[in-house]
Amino acid sequence: MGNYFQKDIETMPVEELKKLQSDRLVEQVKHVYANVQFYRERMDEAGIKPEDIKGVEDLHKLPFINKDDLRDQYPYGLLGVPLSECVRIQSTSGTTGRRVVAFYTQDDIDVWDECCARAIVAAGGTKDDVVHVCYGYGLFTGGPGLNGGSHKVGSLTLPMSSGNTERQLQFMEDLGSTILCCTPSYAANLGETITERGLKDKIKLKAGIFGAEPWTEEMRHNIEETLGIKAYDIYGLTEISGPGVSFECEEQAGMHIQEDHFIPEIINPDTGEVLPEGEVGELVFTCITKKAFPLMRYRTRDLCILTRKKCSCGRTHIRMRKPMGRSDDMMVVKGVNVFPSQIETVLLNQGYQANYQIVVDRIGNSDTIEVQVEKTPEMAADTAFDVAAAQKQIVAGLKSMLGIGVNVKVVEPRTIERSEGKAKRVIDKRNLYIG
Ligand code: DLL
Repeated sequence: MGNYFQKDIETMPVEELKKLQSDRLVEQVKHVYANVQFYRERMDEAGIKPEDIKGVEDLHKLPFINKDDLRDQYPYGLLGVPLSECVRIQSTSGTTGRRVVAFYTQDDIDVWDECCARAIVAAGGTKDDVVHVCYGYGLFTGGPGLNGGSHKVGSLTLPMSSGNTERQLQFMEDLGSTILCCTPSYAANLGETITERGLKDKIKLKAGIFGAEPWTEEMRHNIEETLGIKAYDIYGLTEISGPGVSFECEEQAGMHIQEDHFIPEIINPDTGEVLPEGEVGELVFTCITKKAFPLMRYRTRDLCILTRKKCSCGRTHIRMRKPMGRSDDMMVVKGVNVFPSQIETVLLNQGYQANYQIVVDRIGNSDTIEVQVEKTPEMAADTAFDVAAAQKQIVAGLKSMLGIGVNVKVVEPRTIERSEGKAKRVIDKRNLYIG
């Protein structure tokens, strides 16, 4: 049987859990209706009053909200409390148009820390562990989330942030890190370096908590073997708080969603119809405890399956499978969310036409992304056109838009295959999603 951070809540009988969710949902609906004009207007338009929501069985009556709504309400439109009660923001990467800025009260941070603490304890963490956090810190939720969770558990926390592999390995060895938290691709990267240098005997890692991007079972086996650890998946998104919305227990068979804080639903992405347990659809979350940025029926665009099948760890919280894809065109490259439209914006702003292709691959354990774009006929006719300078300029534009390095190739007109239907802008050779 499992290790728990909050056994009473994590193993609560499902009937009690539903009752807790219902009570919290009713309060949350009153909160958003009273404090967020956006929700008040949406509910009024749909003819729903707060008193119509009496429990989880009424959740389907509420309207959905999606990323476009977040963009329209940027930055303060969805705030559920006065700004003076907020103590933190976190944000996704991307331009203003795509960027999500999430606000937290101190209570919201406490809830988030608690969710991450549960994930660490489920991975075998205790106050005697040394938790090595090399998710990025700053606006990205990975570093701050696991950092907060580790503090709550009472573990010694190494706030390493990402990059600088030399320093990561040095600290890992000198301070005896036992739990590694980072993206699975970086874990694989570290594993490779450790093997190359014959350092495996010098490190004390026993577990890793990896997420923020899709990864396969093959990758899990590879990481477990090279690092000599048990590798646990963790899921989350900035909109809903960050990592720890769900996490794996020792069974490593799906991630338990923290249902006392987030109510999940699976819907048909085309019709919005709520699907029964076991069917593939888009994951939707309703936050029932967060006050500053309380998203209700938020469409994640992650495609997934839920199961309430009994788990041998004793947790009763519903499990989600690894996300199986996206119902939009977002890709996670080098741990960063990338939309093809962001790339298109940079190209069009620099005078190109929408004749481009994006090729994503994984070489060793690192993602690569290449953008091929055609010269316009005018550029092709201009004998002074400097391809190297043009490529450099696009690289700089993409770096500032996405925050990551992109290879760019400017090619002759009509070299990129034209499609007769939807343009196939992205070729993702990584095959990261399963099922
Ligand atoms: O990636 C939060 C996070 C940090 C999760 C650290 C886990 C660990 P965003 O940057 O907002 O937040 O990206 C959220 O990343 O909608 C999924 O598409 C994808 N994603 C997150 N975790 C996983 C995972 C963080 N374990 C988006 N498996 C989500 C597959 C994941 N995809």
